[in-house]
Amino acid sequence: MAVAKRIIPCLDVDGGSVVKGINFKGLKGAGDPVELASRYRDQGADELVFLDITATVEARRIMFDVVKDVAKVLDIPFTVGGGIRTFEDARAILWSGADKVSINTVAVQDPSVITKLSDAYGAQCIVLAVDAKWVSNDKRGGNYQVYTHGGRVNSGLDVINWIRKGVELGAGEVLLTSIDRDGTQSGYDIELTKKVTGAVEAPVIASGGCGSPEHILDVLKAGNADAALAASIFHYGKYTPEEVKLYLKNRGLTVRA
Ligand code: 0VR
Repeated sequence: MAVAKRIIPCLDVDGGSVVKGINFKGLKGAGDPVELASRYRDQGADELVFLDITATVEARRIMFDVVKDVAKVLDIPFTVGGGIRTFEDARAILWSGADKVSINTVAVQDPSVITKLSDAYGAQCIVLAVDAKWVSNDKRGGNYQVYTHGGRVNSGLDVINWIRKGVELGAGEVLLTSIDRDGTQSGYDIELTKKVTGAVEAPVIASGGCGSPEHILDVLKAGNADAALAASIFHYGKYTPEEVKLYLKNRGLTVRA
């Protein structure tokens, strides 16, 4: 039996509220984290991701109280990221009720943190978040590069090389976000997803650009992603996770009931 594909709503949190922008910019309020988390739980979400998207740029730690309040209403796997700067920060998030931690900036700055966390808590709870953006170069064509600090800083790292390294170092899962597609509702970046799923064995969660169940079907089939993360379509009430899963099931994909 095929491993079930997962549908994961994402709460991007800024100052305690869920926000949504386009290409990581122009953030607008989209609701209360606890209310949205309960709603998505009731609507059949397989997991939930919570990202404190301004913690790293504001150089502050994640809001533990909000994480705890969300964790309390959930009975599905809960991934938390944003603002994790040290091993201790990650531990505190796990102790606040998260099942997995998602790390981006700290992993790029100090890749040994991936291994330390993985050794302590197991690879299954370490998610390597990679914010990818296509960078063109007249002479060489271009490549996808890794951005940190909520999409503000280009690390210069090649996405594929970095993900291979991150998985070798102990990340158990990859959360791959296309900055170019984020919030556009124009579809996931299938080429980018295909490159990444072809390069590593670890499960890949595709993110950025979802506008319809068709887009999800496409990234799970053509992109070979293990899970699809989406924000806009769920926050704005266009679809529920349940509706998406029924759509996928009717097209032959294995999803959880
Ligand atoms: P949709 O394209 O609306 O489904 O959004 C999916 C995903 O890109 C976002 O929920 C989100 O995780 C993007 N992330 C970050 C950010 C957005 C703004 C600023 C920073 C970040 O660091 O991940």
